[in-house]
Amino acid sequence: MAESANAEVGASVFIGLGANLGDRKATLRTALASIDQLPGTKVLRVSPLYGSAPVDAGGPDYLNAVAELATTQAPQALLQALQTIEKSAGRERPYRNAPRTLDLDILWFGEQVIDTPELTVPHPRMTERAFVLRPLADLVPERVEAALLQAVASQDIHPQEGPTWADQVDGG
Ligand code: A4P
Ligand code: MG
Repeated sequence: MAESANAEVGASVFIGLGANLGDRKATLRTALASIDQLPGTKVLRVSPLYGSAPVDAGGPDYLNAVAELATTQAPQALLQALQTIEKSAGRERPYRNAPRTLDLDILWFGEQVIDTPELTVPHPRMTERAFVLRPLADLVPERVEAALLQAVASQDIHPQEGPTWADQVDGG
């Protein structure tokens, strides 16, 4: 029960969203709408939107955010569903960390620890990255240690819009 956001809809899951190609904000909003429509899944909360310079990668600046979901899906099934959403946003994978229209990473899946070839949870690189830790700390400050935030304080990231960015329905 401790790992349920809502007993009726399942585990509390945190997803990192990123985009650095195309109409980044529109793509992230569409992705959230698609996630919300997955069977047994609801988007509970969305962080503010951040702009960030690529970390360990090249290309244009990213938009990044974190969303909290409740889902009854199993971790592997959710990963597959997220990859389908990435694909429908035109995601291509020419090489590791290539610029992308959409990246959806599972950060936490309830309290689960998963280590399979397809899925590692908690996400192995999340604690090194301000573009994950900052929006995560906006949603769950009690779960992000100050020392971790301090360690990524030099990374180039800036708040772009408040959490209502995800609610807008026009092209703005
Ligand atoms: N995979 C394993 N664990 C997970 C998980 N927890 N969530 C596997 C999602 N996928 C997971 O991912 C490669 C494989 O990781 C998947 O097939 C899945 O089975 P991918 O999305 O195809 O490739 P990728 O994006 O190149 O790798 P990954 O791991 O997503 O890269 P990172 O480490 O997340 O880095 N800079 C800024 N400012 N903002 C960004 O969003 N993103 C990256 C990507 C680099 N620099 C960035 C940003
Ligand atoms: Mg990814």
